[in-house]
Amino acid sequence: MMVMPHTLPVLALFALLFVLSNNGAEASHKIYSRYQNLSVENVNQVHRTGYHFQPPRHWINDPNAPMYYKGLYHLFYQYNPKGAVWGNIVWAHSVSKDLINWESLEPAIYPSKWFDYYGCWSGSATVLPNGEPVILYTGIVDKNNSQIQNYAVPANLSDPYLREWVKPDDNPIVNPDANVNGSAFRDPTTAWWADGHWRILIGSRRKQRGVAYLYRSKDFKKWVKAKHPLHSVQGTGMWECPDFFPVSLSGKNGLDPSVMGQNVKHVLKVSLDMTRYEYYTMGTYNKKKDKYFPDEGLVDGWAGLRLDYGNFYASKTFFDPSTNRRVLWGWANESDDPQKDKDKGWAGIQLIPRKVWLDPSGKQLLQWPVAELEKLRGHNVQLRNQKLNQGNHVEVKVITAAQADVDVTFSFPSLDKAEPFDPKWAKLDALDVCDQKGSKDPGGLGPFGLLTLASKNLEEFTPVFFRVFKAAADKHKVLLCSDARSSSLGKGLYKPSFAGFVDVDLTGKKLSLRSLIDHSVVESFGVGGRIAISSRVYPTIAVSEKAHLYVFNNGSETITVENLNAWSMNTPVMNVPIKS
Ligand code: DQQ
Repeated sequence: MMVMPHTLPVLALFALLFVLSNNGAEASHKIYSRYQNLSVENVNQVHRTGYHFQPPRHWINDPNAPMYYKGLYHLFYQYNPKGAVWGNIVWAHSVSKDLINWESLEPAIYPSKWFDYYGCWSGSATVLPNGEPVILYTGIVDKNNSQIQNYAVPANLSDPYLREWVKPDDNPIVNPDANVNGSAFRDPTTAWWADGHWRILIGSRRKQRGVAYLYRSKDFKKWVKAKHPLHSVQGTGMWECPDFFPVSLSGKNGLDPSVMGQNVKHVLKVSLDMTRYEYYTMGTYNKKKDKYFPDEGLVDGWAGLRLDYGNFYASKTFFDPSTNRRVLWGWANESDDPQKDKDKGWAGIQLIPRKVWLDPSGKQLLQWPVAELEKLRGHNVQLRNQKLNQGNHVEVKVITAAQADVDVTFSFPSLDKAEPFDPKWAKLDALDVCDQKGSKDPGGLGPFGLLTLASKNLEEFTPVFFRVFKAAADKHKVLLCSDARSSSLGKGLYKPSFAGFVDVDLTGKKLSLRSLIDHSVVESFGVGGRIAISSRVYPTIAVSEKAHLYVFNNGSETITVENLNAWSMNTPVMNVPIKS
């Protein structure tokens, strides 16, 4: 279950108490032992996604070791082969030619040796200069969740499917030393090469200080801990799934992890176990000192920049040499309770892979769903120059509104009617503002946007909308919300509103939004990918053909839908077992 940032101090205390009451061992996922081994025969299809990545049944979490090898994309992921809650974790394995249609293989890595007998947790792939991939992953060696790092290599390099992986007997390759918390020491990154050494990061914590330990190796086997971590931040708790990569200062191309130099900035992303949210900073990697320095002015903590302001965790990027781009994968957990996950027989999806690159301002990353997704677009509906006065909602008809891709540009004649930004909100998180000023509360410039997964009479709907505020000195603040509070009449669900402020130039008096709607997920990208928010929702009426899509405006300023394209989305091949 996701949590609200305003409950963070309380959570931090709970997290600490949990850790202390657990002999200091951290599991990171909630354990529901009574459901862990209940293998599922009949999967409930109602909220299953049509084009998001998911296996036919059971639990999934973190994307692991995405990579491109001999013409195929490989995605591994944390998977429970025996049930729909976390447990019995193996590395499931799928391959694709286009990142959208996926075929499944047998699990690649599963507990079998003393060094991973109690679990094969997250990790990454590095494709060595000779083209050979190596996987680094965390092995769990006892019931206290003691963690070490292992490597695995393909059994047969001429097999593009990389079906079989070998875990050599000289594992583990990294053991925690006496100064490291051995039950909070996991999720090795992809390696990068600098000055005669490979380097990796391993996520950890020292008391409540989040840490990215740095290890160096000449041969990928003998790894030595650097004197200082690459980076650490007090009060952020366990850093899971760190990701560290270069981005180009010019253009949208991605970079191989080992690229350094003048034209490059680095990004450090961490997943905070205490909040189950992630944040990132951009900055300078000083390879002499082997330290990372975030740019001045960036928040290095849980109020920092986010790859996604919604349900998105344990993300990982990889460099795709076939298209010269960096691609991001993130996991979206269910927002329902484990009993319901068990009943429906599955839990978790991977969000649509996104291309990531640096905004020309250098102040944030931009993201966009990979272009291959557009191959799934079917029937297209357009709206042009549609005026929306206050209180209007207009249906976007004749598409499969439960499985759609919508891209819309709104325009407005002026900024004059923007509501004042209450100075008290400056201390609040964007989602607190969204909580106070939802989609129904009439405003000035906004709220306007989309009502997704809506029932005909609007008993249920998930609004994704902008509200523009005027702050001091004529500066405007643009809020994007994805608000699940009205998404379902279902009882006992977690229905959070998610939101973020977008840094955008309003001179053109336009705001654009793209939403990928897929039965129980609404994945939205504001202003050309300056902000992303993903919500999981479970409508009871607005399902399948009973789902509708509307554009709406509840602000006093008239809004024009300048241009809207909506497509019914076809269903790709999704984890059908590969024919051998
Ligand atoms: N999930 C894995 C861990 C990681 C966590 C275990 C993040 O390796 O820290 O399934 O969701």
